[in-house]
Amino acid sequence: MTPSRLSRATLSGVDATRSGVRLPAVDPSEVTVGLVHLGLGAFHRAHQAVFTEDAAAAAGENGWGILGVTQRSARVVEQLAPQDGLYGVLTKGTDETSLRLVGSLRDVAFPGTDTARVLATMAAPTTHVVTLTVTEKGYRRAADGGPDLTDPDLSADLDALAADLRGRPADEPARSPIGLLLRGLAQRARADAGPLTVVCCDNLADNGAVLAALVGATLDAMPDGRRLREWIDTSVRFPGTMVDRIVPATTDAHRAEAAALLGLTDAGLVVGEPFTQWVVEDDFAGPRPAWELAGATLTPAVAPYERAKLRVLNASHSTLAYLGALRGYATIAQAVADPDLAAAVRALVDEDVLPTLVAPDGMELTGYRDDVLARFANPNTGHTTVQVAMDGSQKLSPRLLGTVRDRLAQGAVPTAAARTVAAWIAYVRATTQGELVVDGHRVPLDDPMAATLADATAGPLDSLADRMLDVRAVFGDDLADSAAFRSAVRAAVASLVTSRV
Ligand code: CS2
Repeated sequence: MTPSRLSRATLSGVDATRSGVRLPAVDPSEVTVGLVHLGLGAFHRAHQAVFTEDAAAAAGENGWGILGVTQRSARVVEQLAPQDGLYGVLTKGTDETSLRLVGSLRDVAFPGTDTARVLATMAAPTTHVVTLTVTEKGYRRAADGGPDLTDPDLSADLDALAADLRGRPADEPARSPIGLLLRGLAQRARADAGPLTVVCCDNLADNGAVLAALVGATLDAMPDGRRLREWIDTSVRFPGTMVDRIVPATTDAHRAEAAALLGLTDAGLVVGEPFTQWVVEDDFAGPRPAWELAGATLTPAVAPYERAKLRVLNASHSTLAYLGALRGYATIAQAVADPDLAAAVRALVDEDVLPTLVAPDGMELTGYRDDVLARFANPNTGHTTVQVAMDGSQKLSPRLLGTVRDRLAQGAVPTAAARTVAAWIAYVRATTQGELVVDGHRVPLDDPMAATLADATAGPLDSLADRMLDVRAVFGDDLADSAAFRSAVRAAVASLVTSRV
């Protein structure tokens, strides 16, 4: 018999003592929504939603339920709505596995059908915080950091926002996260519902400031944007954050494993490593969950943490993903077990990254590097090279090019960082030429700039590095025009495409 599905009704039948499954820390029937999350992917469910639940439980507050909003499709709503928002987090350590259920996700919505409800919730006086995990590409930023007005989804949203700003709110479904956010802010300002804090939880350098600048630049470009801009300046804060937990894509094997522990099926299951960290700039416009009671660090200075995490963890991750996939490894754990690849990552961190970092309070950076490599070696998450390799055109800048710029400014040639750039170039070339096979499957290039990148990789190998560096939307004019960087990348590409490491 197939087991029944997780829901509030079936939750009462879960025997926590016998199964070892941890029940929600909050009673879902008591919790009301106080936070809207845009980008209801696995990462949010395994990270901020867990912190928020634990914080609410520790503080004894029941007003921090989450309305989770999906991005492109209704699939996550279909997974979670029948489960009353309940789902499990399967934690896969090197030596042990555990399952906990989360009850803080109180409502789910898909903008394609539920935009009005999402906007109304963002404008409710009981809502105090909006969080975002919409991935690097979700922000639809142009090369200058402002809105990419050539993006059809964003421009449709800005038309709707323009109608909102003229006092005739549009009924259109929002198509981009930034459009949804701006329309929510407009509705909140109109409703005079009080201050709001918008917390960017994506892996962007200076993520809070970047989002604030994007919102401001978008309104500056709109004929009727001034009043909303002024309201935002006085009523909305955009704290920066550093978020960290390795969250692989959930597989059928994970779902079967969780169902065996729980005795119920869970279509919303997410998976994570045991490690989890959240550093949040303590700059809120109004109330917030007591995240510090759940282990988060609230600090006035988030930048050193964010920089260390992006430049050490994420840059190493990408390096392993590209080099690993090129060597045919399916997982990050396999890639880091290859001594050549581990050496490449150590060289990157030691030679180029560490000289650009200031250690955050209480953190020792070589120890941090070793801890990160040990986390990558966890064989049980099953985190794939191809998952980390996606969207390289968006990821390279926040995780690697800051290091490159800082090293050049120090008068050094960032040879090791150039090797990671070369690894990305080789990966882009192999995927766009249909030459990359991992685990018996041909891997396509998964990147919003795939067409431009495919054009740049087509052609003779000896000018491959130059054609790719001329993709200025990725490298910026400064790096595209840096002779030192260009020659380092040329040399690294030449050695990589001939030797394959
Ligand atoms: C990864 C990150 O997919 C990727 O690009 O580098 O998602 C990484 O797993 C997280 O940032 C870890 O916190």
